Amino acid sequence: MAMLVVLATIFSVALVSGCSQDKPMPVDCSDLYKSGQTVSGIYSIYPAGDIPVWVYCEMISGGKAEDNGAWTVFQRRMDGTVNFYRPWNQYKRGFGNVEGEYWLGLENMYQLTRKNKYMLRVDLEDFTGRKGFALYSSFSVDCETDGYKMQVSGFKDGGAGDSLSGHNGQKFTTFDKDQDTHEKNCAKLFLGAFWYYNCHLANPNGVYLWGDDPTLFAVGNVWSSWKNNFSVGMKSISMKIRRVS
Ligand SMILES: [Ca+2]
Repeated sequence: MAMLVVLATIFSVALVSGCSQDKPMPVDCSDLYKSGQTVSGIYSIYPAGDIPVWVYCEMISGGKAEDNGAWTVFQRRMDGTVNFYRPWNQYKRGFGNVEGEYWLGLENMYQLTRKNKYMLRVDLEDFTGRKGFALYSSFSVDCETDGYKMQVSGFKDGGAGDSLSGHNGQKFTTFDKDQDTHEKNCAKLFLGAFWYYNCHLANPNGVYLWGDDPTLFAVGNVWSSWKNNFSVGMKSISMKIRRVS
């Protein structure tokens, strides 16, 4: 009798494990979209295959082909509630509030972009209500030992201009990890954290400025090709990737 119970237990475990293998974990918002999740919102994804990560998926449908579905948001500013002046470990792992402002984390971005090809979209809105975006046909982040170097190319204008191509091939810098090409630390100079060079054309993780402040140069959450200006802080910025193939 005891033997039968043991056999029955093993059998049921085998059935459960066979069942779960039929439902692979979603790597990103593209997987979720394909599985029928077409409503924008918060989902868990598995960039590295095993550990779940909460993320905001922007599931735009309709409109132009390049606007269609399944954007995995890795950076979002919208109301100044989260401090983005943070050390390396937090930029590596991610921080903030996935319902509002957050950073997904460099390691997650590396895990995502090492396995599949992605395009990048940056959406911007200023305090006058003007909106624009920039598209890049290719975007990836290298591993930590390569400084989480960012590769971006294939700019296409959506009214925001190109403030990112100049950052192509740069390593990531925080105030406590200087990997930029400036003699000083660009994160400290411009109060953010980014793929700085010497130093930047865009500072999406800079200080939330609440608008246009001509007395402050390049420390805000600015995108310099927006009115060719380093003093206009954005009301909202979001950076997101979508799988190409
Ligand atoms: Ca430096």
